[in-house]
Amino acid sequence: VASASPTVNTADTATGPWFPRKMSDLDVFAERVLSYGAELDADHPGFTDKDYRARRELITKNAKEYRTGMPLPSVNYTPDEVKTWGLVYDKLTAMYTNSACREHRYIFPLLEANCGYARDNVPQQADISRFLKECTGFTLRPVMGLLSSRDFLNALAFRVFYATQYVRHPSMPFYTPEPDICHELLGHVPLFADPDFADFSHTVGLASLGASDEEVKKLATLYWFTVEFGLCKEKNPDGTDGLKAYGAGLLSSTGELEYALSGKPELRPFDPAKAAVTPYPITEYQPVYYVAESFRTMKEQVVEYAASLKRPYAMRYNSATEAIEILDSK
Ligand code: HBI
Ligand code: FE
Repeated sequence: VASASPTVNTADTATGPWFPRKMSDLDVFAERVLSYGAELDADHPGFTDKDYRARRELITKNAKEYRTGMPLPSVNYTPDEVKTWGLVYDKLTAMYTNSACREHRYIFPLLEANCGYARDNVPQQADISRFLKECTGFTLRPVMGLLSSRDFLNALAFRVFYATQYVRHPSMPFYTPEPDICHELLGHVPLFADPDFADFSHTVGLASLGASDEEVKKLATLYWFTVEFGLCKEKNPDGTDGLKAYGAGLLSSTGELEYALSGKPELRPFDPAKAAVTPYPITEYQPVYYVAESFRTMKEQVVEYAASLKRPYAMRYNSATEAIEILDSK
C-alpha cells in the first residue's frame, strides 16, 4: 500500500493524469476556475452592474485564498442579498412538500434547526460543513466559480463538495446561469447529509481519480443526470407510484422542478452506463430525465459501473488520514 505523497505527481501515479492524493492537494484547484465573478460573461445579468461585480470579487477572494485547514470563511450578507435569498427560499420551500424526494424533505428541517437555514438568513458554510461532517463525513469548501469537471469530481473522492458563496443577481431572482449559494445550499446540501447519496457521490469521485479525459466526461455526464437533474420513484401516501426530484438543478429551479414532474419530458429508468453517454443541453430544460429506484439501488448501480472502468490500481479514501490509498498496484 502506497502512503500519501508529500508532494504531487509522484512516480507511482505517473501512469495516468495527475490526481490529488491528500486533502491539501486540493489547494491547487483554488485558482483554476473556468469562470468567476470578476469576469462575468456578456450575457450574465450582472455583466453591466459594477457594484455587483465588485461584491462578487470580494466574496470570491475568500475562496481564492482558502487553503486546507483554514476555518471556512464567513460572509456578512447585505440586506439586498438576504432579500434575494428569501425570495428564492420562499418559492422553493413551498414546492418541496410535493416535489422534493423523501430524503430532502427529511433533512431540510434539520438544516433549519441546526445550520441557520431561514428565509431571512443566508446560512454560513462553517455551520453546514460541521453538520454534514457529522452526518456523512462530507464537508464544504469555498470556490470562486466553475471548476473543470476533473477537479470538481476529484474533490468528491475526499468527500468534499465545492460550494460558491455569492448570491445571484437581484434583477433575476429565479434565474442564474451558474451555480450560486441558493443552488448549492437549497439544492445540493440537503442530499449530502444522506448516507446513500453521499456514498453515491463519493463513488463517482473515486472513479474520476486519474481517469482518462473520456472517462471524466462520462462521469460528469452521469453526475449531470443524477446529482443535478435526477428524479426518483417514491410511493404516494395512498400507495400508488409517485415521482419526486432529488437533482439540485431541479430543487433550485421553480420552473424546471414543475416541468420535470409535469409528465411532458421523457423519463428513462436510471442506468449509469446509458446516462453517462446521453447528450444534454445546458441552457434549456432537459428533454430527458433518468428515474432512480432509490438512493440505495442507485449507489449499488454506480459501484458496479465504476468497477467496470479500467484502472491500473484500485483506490480508496482513508477518512482518518484524509488521503487516497492505492491498493493492489500492478
Ligand atoms: N464547478 N464549482 C463547480 N460547481 C459545480 O457544480 C460544477 C463545477 N464544475 C463542473 C461541474 N459542476 C459539472 O458540470 C460536472 O462536470 C461535474
Ligand atoms: Fe450543481
